[in-house]
Amino acid sequence: MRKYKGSSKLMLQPRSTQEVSQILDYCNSRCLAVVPQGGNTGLVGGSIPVHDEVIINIGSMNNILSFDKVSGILVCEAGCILENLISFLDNEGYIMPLDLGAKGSCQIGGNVSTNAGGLRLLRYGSLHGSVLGLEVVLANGTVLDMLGTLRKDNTGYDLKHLFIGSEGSLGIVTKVSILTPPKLSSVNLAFLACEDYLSCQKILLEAKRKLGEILSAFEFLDINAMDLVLKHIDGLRDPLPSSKHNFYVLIETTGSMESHDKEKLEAFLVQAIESELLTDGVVAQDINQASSFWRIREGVPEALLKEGATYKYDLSLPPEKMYDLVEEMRGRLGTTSNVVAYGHLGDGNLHLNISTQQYDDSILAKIEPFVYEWTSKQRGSISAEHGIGLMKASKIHYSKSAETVQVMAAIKKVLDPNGILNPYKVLPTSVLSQSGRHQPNKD
Ligand code: 2HG
Ligand code: ZN
Repeated sequence: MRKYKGSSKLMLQPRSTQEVSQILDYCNSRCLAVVPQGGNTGLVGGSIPVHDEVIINIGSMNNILSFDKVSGILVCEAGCILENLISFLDNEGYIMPLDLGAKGSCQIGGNVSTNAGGLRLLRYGSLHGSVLGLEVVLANGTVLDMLGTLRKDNTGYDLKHLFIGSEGSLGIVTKVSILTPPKLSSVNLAFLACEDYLSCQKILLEAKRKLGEILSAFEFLDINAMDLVLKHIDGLRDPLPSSKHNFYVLIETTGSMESHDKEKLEAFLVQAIESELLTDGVVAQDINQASSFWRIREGVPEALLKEGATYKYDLSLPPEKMYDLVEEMRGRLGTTSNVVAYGHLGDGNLHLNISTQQYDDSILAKIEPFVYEWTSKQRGSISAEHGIGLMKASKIHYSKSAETVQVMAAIKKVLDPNGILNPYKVLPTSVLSQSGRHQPNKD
């Protein structure tokens, strides 16, 4: 993001849970703060040292430990790169239940710790559903073995959920057990165009109704996002070159019978064209065309990075309200910046990005706190999938009540009384100091 820069002098690369445990035991007894790091692909500064925290990089713990071909349960170390797991499973006839643009470098431990969402959440749900077990090392070095491989286990509090999405602030994930879905033979991808946002919403409703169980992704990008991708990502062509469109929608179906899926997709598309919801569209004819369509959607963050500085917001909002915010933001900012909107429309997740030449406080003042207040008024979330990290630790109250944040701080205090794990992230420092926790390494 070119936005955060720490001054850590030390990075440790443990090769085993035992080594992670020894490091934490040592650091905890001396009140040395640490920042756990996976692929370092996060977008909210969650994996960067703020001051001189010791970086614990999990990348050397990258072994696949077991895979059960019947149940589809994979057990692996936290440092496995997502794309390597995807390739491993492909050979076994399975897929990962999550897929995201950063797959080439992000690691499963980081994915779990941030509860990463991505492109398949619509179909396979969040990691709170697919992760069956975890091994976690607590701040004092205690190893929590919760590495179950069971679909059902109702024995007491399900503690693993505390570590899914808590961004390394409560413990370091060292092993993951995850339920993977079978790879299905028929995958289709349609790249469609709509004239207005209302049509995108209607298409979503129709896709849910008509495609039903085979719908596996529903993504959207607006014309500004499309223009940026075509400008910056080499080798991409506009799949619908005859004219420009205000909105683009990607719909993926995944099923087990090609003829059945094609018939369903065709019926859906014919109806969408007849009811004038679509202005144009194309269905990928082969795997290469499908990956070039995905490249357009996945290329937007990369294109934004090449364009200049970006203010990034990752919001959960009622889909019918989502684009009102984008338009209001354009009204506020005028020509000073480019407001770009895309995201996981099927999950109600908007990626609102404001692209400028360089970071500028006068632009930021027009965006914040407006964007957070607007989201809060809709009872939306100020972090749909990227997490809170450093960027939004002081903003958590826009999405969580004071009482809820107090309980979070109390949990943090029990699990990490010296506050050594990923300080300054997730929770506001004011709440933690109220609860008697001190900030280590600050000087
Ligand atoms: C995506 O969906 C990622 O492409 C990144 O979550 C979103 O750059 C962003 O704002
Ligand atoms: Zn996303």
